[in-house]
Amino acid sequence: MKKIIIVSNRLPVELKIENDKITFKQSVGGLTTGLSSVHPKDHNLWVGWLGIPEQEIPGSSLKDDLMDEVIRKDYIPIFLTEEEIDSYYYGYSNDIIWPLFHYFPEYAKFNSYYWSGYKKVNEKFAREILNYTDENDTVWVHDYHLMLLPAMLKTQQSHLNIGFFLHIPFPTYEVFRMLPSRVEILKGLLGTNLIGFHTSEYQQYFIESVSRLLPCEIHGNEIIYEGHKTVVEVFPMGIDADEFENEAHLQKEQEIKPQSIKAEIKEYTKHSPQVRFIISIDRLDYSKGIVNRLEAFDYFLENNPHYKEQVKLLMLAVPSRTCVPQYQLLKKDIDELVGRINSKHATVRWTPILYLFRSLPFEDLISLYTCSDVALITPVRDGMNLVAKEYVMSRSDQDGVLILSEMAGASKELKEAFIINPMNYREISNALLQALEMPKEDQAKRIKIMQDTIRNNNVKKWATNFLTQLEGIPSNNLQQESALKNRKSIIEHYEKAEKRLILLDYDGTLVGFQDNPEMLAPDKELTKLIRTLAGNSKNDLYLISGRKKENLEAWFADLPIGLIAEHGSFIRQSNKDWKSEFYGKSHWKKKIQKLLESYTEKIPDSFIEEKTHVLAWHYRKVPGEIGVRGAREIVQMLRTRTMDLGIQVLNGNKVIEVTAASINKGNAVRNLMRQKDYDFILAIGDDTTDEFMFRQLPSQAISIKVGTAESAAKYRLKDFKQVRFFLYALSEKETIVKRIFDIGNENKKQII
Ligand code: GDG
Repeated sequence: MKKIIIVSNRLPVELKIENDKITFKQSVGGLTTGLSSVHPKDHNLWVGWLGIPEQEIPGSSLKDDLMDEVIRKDYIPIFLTEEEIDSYYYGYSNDIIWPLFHYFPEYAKFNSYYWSGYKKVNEKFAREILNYTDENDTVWVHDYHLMLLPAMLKTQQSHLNIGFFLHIPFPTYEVFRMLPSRVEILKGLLGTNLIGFHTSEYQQYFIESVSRLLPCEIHGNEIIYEGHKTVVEVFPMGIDADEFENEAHLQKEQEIKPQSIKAEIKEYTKHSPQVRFIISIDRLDYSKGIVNRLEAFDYFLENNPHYKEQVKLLMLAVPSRTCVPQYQLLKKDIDELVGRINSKHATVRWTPILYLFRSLPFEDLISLYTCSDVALITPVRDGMNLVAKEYVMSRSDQDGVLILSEMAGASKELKEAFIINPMNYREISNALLQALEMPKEDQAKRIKIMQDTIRNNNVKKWATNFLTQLEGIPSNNLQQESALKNRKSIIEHYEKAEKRLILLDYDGTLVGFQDNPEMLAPDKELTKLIRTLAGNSKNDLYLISGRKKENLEAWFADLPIGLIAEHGSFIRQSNKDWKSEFYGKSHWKKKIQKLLESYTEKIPDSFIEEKTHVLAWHYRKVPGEIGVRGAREIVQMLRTRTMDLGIQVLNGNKVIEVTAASINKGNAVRNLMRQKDYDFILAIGDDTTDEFMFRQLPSQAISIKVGTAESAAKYRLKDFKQVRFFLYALSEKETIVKRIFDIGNENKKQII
């Protein structure tokens, strides 16, 4: 039975060792809840570290007990030594990746000790996981601590279905490129079949970094690297909406527990009923923008003195990485700032900030959410920020206002919040003023919409969506077999046939790819090959290309073959005149030309090629990402016009081509197939435009994709050299090919 293995740095358990006794309880949190429908269930496993150094687990019998207990719950613990924790966890993960990915490169301490620890621990995880995996199992890896793991697993067991989710932001290329081990990290991540990010920005930044740093093919959100496809998708993580809603309702009905936060708040409001609360909750981390928030609050009080004694900021800062000097320094700054603001604005009856540096039980957390009129959430960078969603879901009376940083992933979903720039204290202060003065009806409108959004994408849905998509992607996703490996059966089919149709694309299929397309005239060897194939009276051979008819005619008019130009707009039977296959008018060309020209002006070395029924924007000479980005923009702009103008956009190899919607190689091929009752059809092509042709072919046809991109074709060949070799095999008979194959294993390997 197939199983799912969840992998995260920490297991979702809290471990305590007291008096040589181990106790552990399940920790609560978004991830645990989200994955509760997956684990524990159906022998699914969860692999992770227990959170304490191996050296601190006393005695081997205790360790055995621990193992028994943990394994009974389908957890697989990874034991880490103090050195490993130092280099892998505190070092590479939290002193390099965390600051860099949150745009604090100045805090990143690049060093090789951290890097080797990170590799070592990722390998340790891989070894342990492979002890438990069977072919076709699903492995879902979480977060930045384990970015090398996917490729390590894939190399050992290519049939695993591997997914990865990044909980923190993925930075822009300009920041990511600073990472010394950037290429290794990307290669590690591309061992996955599916990578998930919280927002489409992180998704795009990742794709851009890959496109700049690795030789790969990118088609929309699919990356093909070394023959393996990774889908890059957006899955905004949700919360357990019901849990927050229910607890908030419960607290309304239940009696207040003595000594709870709620009891203290009630006591306070008895004496100061006018005071309204503003809540802020985060781990004490520099990415959370706590200092900015305090400064903005200070500015607010200074500029709105009538709000003194009327508002109170309840600031919960949960201790985090307290042994790291950076965090100790931040704590000191925050302590001082809170002291300064309190001393500046306080009155005998009132202090503006109530600052708690600790973590609270879940019930108290909800009490804070429910008692606060405003939530002030101002991270300078945050992958998602679940606190924002939790606040909204806890507002069971449908009031309250959320002020949320535009730098938090949650701002992409919670559009009814006040979205602010956390670096602009005036903007935060204004938002605070508006929030405090917002009529209840407006509050309710906004909160209701946000609650619906959160309910509709709760954490269980998030997990299910990710796993459903992952399981839908075949693990060996580009494993169409090589046509060379299957040449025997193909040749048998060929030799038995009496009426054969052979359809060959030209650029990228019979010749390589060059910056200057004029240079790609057929060489002698190719002309000879085509002549031999076409010379067989049983064969009807067509070159089917996007090129202009003049171009094809100049090169191939002397050969006994058919020519199809401009993706099927024109056809020329051997020794006959060109016939147009398309009788419409191309009125759309003027409009599109203008748009394309605006891009040739902006992007040097890009150029427009005009054909009779096609307009092409080429960017093969444009270096790096600029051309790719331009092409992406053009495609997006054209998409909106395709319906009105009756056109289609073909996204080819370093070219965007626009044609009338009815022109494509598929239609051209359909017409050809009607002419005779062919008993052997072969089609070879490398480009997305060839996919139209593949899709039109009957099931017994031999379709071959050249290159690694995803395709509807049955077989694959690596490049034009392999295509030529394969065609020789057809034309010259198996015995001759065998002779070539038997030249020696070395050469054979090179060819295959
Ligand atoms: C990472 C990313 C991304 C906080 N204090 C207490 C407490 N909490 C709970 C909150 C919330 C969670 O901790 C914090 O989640 P965040 O999303 O705000 O932030 P990170 O911990 O940094 O998480 C982040 C997240 O992963 C998920 O992908 O959103 O961007 O950095 O659930 O409620 N819970 C209790 N007591 C506290 O004192 N019980």
